[in-house]
Amino acid sequence: MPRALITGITGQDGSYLAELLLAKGYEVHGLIRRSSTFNTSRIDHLYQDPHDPTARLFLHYGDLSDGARLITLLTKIDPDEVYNLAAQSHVRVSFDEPEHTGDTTGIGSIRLLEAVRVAGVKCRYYQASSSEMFGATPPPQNEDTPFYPRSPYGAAKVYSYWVTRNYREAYGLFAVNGILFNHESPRRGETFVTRKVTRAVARIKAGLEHDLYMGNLDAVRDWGYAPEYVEGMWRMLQADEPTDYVLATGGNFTVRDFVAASFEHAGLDWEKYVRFDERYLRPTEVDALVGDASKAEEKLGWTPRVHTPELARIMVDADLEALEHEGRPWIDRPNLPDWKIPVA
Ligand code: NAP
Ligand code: G4F
Repeated sequence: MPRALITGITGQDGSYLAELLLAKGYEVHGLIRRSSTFNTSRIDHLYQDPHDPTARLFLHYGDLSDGARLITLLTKIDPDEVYNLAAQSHVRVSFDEPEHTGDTTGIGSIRLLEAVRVAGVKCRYYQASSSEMFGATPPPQNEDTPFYPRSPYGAAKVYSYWVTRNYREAYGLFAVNGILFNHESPRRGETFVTRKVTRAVARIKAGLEHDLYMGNLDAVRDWGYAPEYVEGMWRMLQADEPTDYVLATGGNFTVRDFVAASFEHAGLDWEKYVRFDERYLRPTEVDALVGDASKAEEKLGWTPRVHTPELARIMVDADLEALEHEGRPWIDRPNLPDWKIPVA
């Protein structure tokens, strides 16, 4: 039975990747952070009591800031594949917490690579690189496009990209960078723009909110569907040779397009609800990310099927459904601030 270790298993991508690998017959180990409240809601449906002899999902406490713990875990688990998905992944937040972002999103990767090397584990290694690394370089962007990061997050990802390549060249590690463009789903964190919009659409439709405050509506993104992107990650580690790949849909949509499509799907006119708030602007913006994934298509047979307009519909439907299933605890507590509201 192949064995995989996923850092960031509690995140959007980690949860879909864990599902995929379990379905393929893997034993899956996940790194989770200790927190004072449960942070495993995206993977609770996969969890099995470890006393059950058929259990194939195992969770371990750890953190990318703790190199000694990573060495201990690598030695104990001895995985065939390591997927490094953990990161402080929010670009706007990286301006508020630049040092922490550098420590986890950047240095965290070399701690993990070094743990693989020191533990002497013979595994294949995936690094979650990002289209944010291209930053100010205009689209279309592919594996040969120069990097010009525009945030502490983007700069930290560039560091991780290069140390991953360096461990490939220096130590012969089968290490690959997946340079993924934005990918979303109903499991997307609630403060990324797509989920913020689709969740607000559902709440406005239900009469729970009226205004949606947003930043730059002119930014262009290439939004794909997360379950398809984790399939691409897995394919990268099954290839004959280690190399780096872009995953993207090639779509070219503004934030405004996504907003309009989401409201329209719920039968609402977005211009009646969306307001501007400069707090959501970034000190430096990435104006346009549109990917060219022809290498992944040619070498891995990977092609995205869900494009941005359909993605908006999938996410709005899921948020409408989640509201129905959760009931409406807000009605009795109308003044509860947004961040305290239980969400799907
Ligand atoms: P996400 O939902 O924000 O998940 C991030 C994961 O990292 C969570 O499991 C989080 O744990 C964990 N984490 C954060 N800091 C950690 C630390 N110091 N030690 C250990 N774990 C830590 O992100 P995602 O959207 O799934 O993205 C997965 C990866 O792909 C990230 O590296 C992201 O930067 C990168 N990426 C994402 C996209 C995209 O569009 N989604 C595109 C390109 C690249 P908690 O649950 O405890 O917070
Ligand atoms: O959804 P976003 O926060 O994603 P962003 O910055 O593109 O980063 C995401 O994709 C990267 C891949 O390119 C990942 F590496 C990264 O981890 C993350 O998953 O913002 C998208 C766009 C930005 O231009 C932002 O300025 O939406 C704009 N925007 C406008 N109003 C907003 C808002 N973004 C957020 N989060 N909230 C707003 O109110």
